[in-house]
Amino acid sequence: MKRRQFVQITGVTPLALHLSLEGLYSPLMAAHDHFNLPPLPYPPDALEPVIDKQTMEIHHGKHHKGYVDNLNKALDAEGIHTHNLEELLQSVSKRTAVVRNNAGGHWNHSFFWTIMRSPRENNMPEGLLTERINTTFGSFSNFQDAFKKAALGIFGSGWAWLIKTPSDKLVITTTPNQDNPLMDLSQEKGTPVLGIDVWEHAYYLKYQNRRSEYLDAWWKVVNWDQVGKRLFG
Ligand code: MN3
Repeated sequence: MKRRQFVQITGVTPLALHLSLEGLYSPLMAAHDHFNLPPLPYPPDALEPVIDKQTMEIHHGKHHKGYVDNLNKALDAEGIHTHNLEELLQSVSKRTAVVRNNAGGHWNHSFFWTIMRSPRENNMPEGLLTERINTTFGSFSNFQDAFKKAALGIFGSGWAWLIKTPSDKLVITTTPNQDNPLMDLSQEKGTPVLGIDVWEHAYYLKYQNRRSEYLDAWWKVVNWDQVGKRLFG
């Protein structure tokens, strides 16, 4: 019976109808419950030539979409109902590996798109952000070296991060697979303000096995305005 027919036949109030349908149709309605793929905040060729259009299309439209779809499927299968991704990450140790991997994948990529923009030469942070980086790491180039070293040192797939710790320190850290520092099981916890995906799918079409070259070029597309907003609010 369709909802409209049900109303015509029974004349029940919308609230009563809602309550009765909840019970009757919740398995079907679950498909609308959870998470959606956010659009890229720029066209897929916006990061050319640092990150090529095809890589962005596949990375966003296939990989990120896959994390969202598989997360929703896993949440349905496990009877978990939430719209709060960060809350899910903060208690992810209680969840299955499928939820952990796909919830992380969804958060990480949603974040990653926002901290990039079209390439600029001599792309550097400004103002307070520069001061914080200099105070913490000695200089911007020291910070770049340390961040690159961390990203190069990841064996296999993972992410390198600059995070703000709970005690308000800036720290470089890495996570394997799709883990991130928001997860309760992360060794180093904090709020990411910058992060780079070093899974091969993020760079292989253009850079093949040359992760180092990808890391060097990537500085041109970092959106320092967004990094500053995430650090200072
Ligand atoms: Mn990726």
